[in-house]
Amino acid sequence: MRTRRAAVLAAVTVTATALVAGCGGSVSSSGSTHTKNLVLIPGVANEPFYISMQCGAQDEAKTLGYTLDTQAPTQFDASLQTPIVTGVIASKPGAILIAPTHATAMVAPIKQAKDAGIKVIEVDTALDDTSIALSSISSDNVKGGQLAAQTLSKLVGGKGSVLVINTKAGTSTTDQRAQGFENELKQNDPGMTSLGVQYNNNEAAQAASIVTATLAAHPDLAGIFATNLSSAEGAATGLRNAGKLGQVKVVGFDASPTQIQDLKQGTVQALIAQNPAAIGKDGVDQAAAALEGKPVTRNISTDMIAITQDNMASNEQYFYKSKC
Ligand code: T6T
Repeated sequence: MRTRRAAVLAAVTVTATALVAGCGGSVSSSGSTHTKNLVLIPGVANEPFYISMQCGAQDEAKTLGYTLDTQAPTQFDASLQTPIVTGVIASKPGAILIAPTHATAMVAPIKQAKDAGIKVIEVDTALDDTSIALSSISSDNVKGGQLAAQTLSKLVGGKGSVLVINTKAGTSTTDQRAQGFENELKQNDPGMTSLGVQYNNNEAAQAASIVTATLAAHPDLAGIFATNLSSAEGAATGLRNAGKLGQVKVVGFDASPTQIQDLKQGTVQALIAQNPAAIGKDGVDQAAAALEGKPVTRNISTDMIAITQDNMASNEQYFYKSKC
């Protein structure tokens, strides 16, 4: 496994070097970085949010004359993302664009990249330690949680008990969404009671089981806030299995093809769609600026929108892609 990864890495490095040499970029000798090579390290492979981000990043890299290689873990897990970062450091790209899978567990490997002279740009998620990345690009996730609470409140008529399904504790984005949601309920929705936050380990099947168990204990459940794609896809499955479709209202974050299908069918009532392609594009712009000695923006907030059946036809540009 190790040997295979090393071989793959070597192949990637050779290809990237050849490309850069071919387009006149600077390929440095052993000590310094390959300043025209960028590497994107998403939170997990084969997931429409990150695929859309990669599409945006790839297009922008091409426009600006950079190469962009993508290397992602098979699960959203710091123990799987760490060796990828370590391998990427050895290939000495000019910059990495990374979505850290944990706000503290990923500090050590990402700091190693910074110490090796590689520019670090955070895309989507971020580390608690703000001294490592030069720029962080994401949705305003606290605001997204507030928007979800306001949307769910309208759907349930401002009363009843609601459940929050989150992914993994330590994921900066989804923790902020849950926090924004809970604060908004406390401040502005006295008629709604939160049953609290439950974690699905970023597995849709676990989110479905959470819904089944919650319905057994709280048959009057009015609504669910699902903080990301796996939580929302799983919540829809859980409600389908329980025959509660439409009775329990769902607001989910993200807009994968399955989620869009669920919205069309009325299985979920609203989706807070992000703009992952813009996150990828802005990430490349910031990496290029850092490498070219131009000013870099420390925090960039990309747009989000609440999509319902009523406005989905005019917001197709927010639907996530399964391929570029
Ligand atoms: O919601 C996105 C992303 O913003 C979050 O940080 C992790 O989950 C997703 O990738 C969707 O699965």
